[in-house]
Amino acid sequence: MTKLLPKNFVLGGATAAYQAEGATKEDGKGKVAWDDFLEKQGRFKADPASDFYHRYPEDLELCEKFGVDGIRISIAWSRIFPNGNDQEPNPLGVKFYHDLFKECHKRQVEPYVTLHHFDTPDTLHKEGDFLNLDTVEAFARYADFCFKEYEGEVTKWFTFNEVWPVSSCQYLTGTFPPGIRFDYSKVVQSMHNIMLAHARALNLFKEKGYAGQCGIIHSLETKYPYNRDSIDDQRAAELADTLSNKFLLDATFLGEYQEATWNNIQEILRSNDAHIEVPYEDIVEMKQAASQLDYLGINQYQSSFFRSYKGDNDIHHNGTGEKGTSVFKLKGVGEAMFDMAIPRTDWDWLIYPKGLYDMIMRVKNDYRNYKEIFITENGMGYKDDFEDGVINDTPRIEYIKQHLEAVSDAIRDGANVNGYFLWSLMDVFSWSNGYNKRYGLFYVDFESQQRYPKQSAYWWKELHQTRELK
Ligand code: BGP
Repeated sequence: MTKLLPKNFVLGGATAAYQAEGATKEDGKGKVAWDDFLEKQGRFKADPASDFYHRYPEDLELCEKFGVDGIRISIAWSRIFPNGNDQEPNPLGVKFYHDLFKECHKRQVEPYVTLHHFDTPDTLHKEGDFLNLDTVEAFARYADFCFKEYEGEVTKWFTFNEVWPVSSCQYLTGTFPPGIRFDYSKVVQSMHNIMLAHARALNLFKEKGYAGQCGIIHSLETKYPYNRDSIDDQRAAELADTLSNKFLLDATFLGEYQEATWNNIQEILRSNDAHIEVPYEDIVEMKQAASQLDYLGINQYQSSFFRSYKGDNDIHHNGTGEKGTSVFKLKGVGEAMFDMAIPRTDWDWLIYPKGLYDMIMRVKNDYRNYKEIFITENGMGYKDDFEDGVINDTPRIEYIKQHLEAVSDAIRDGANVNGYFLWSLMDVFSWSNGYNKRYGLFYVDFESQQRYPKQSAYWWKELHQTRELK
């Protein structure tokens, strides 16, 4: 039977400043850690990316034409405060976002705005990023500035995009700057400190009574035991879940870590000679924020299946699309399995829509004070073929359809999910994969910067009109 989406369900597209804007040195923008990191790697750079900085009117016109009624964008912190914590904001950076929001409203595309999407200003990054509590303070000041400056233009805010990926890619896999590997103290401390920064910003938002709503986005991949009947595999999945999901869900909705969560984290830290510090005052701030959160954004692309593993840390990041090259073995946690009877992308991401249903229902059932959920990212990385202006991306259409069906099931079963943002609106630059991993509804020829609707864009347009998942 054809599944349906509610009439007022937001069908949006997602982008992020550093991945879409380009113009990394224009109009007084400050450096971010990525600038030097990518230059040193020499594989690809974030300029001009999709040149959104200059071409956003074109992208918003496409949104209007193809039934994209919300756009996730992020503000580049270093366009507003080039060094993260300058006395005065950079007027050209501030103006850019005023112009962008104006254009969104002109095209009747609602902006959903994230304050931090992986791009801490370089000055703060060099001083320890979110391991340094000065960054927490600077973030709250920057957030407060944006809430005030764009009040009336933006009503949907998110503090952070994906706390686990930021922290783990910076300090566990080393794929994000500063490129440190297997430092569990830093991973977990960074996650906690970012949750503190989120809490501080959200509390300010509420205290000052700004118009609108504010939430946070987590990457929540559902973890399953590889062998359902194995107690050891079940434990591996539980530990992996605590590290990347439960620790953050507890911080978000409870403002503290439940005993089982804390014990699991301590076990993982002990196995890796690591530790974390959580002062009592942090919990006070986080609890206050937990009770005031308006919504949760869930990003999910894949689920993972964990097997018991007793060896050392060993990770290989598949950043090229060479299927079968991924390795993810965590000491004291478990091993993620990729070679399974489940379809996966060339980047070894397991396509498992049930994982999205299960995660939504888990939030609904385990955190009873949740109010609203948006699926803020989901989509399929694919090496699209461009043939005479036609991009036939049938596997992507199937992927989106199956995941929206999972969302539709969750709504049927009582979950309050009110929107879905496809990653990505148009093709953008991918942090650790560059430009051959495309996600967009609109194909971008990165040489000419021309946009072309893919088959998925036409499918989307029809979905927007009918709300039927066909
Ligand atoms: C999420 C990020 C996005 C985007 C997406 C796809 O984690 O929020 O910024 O990059 O993943 O990931 P990738 O580009 O690595 O394929």
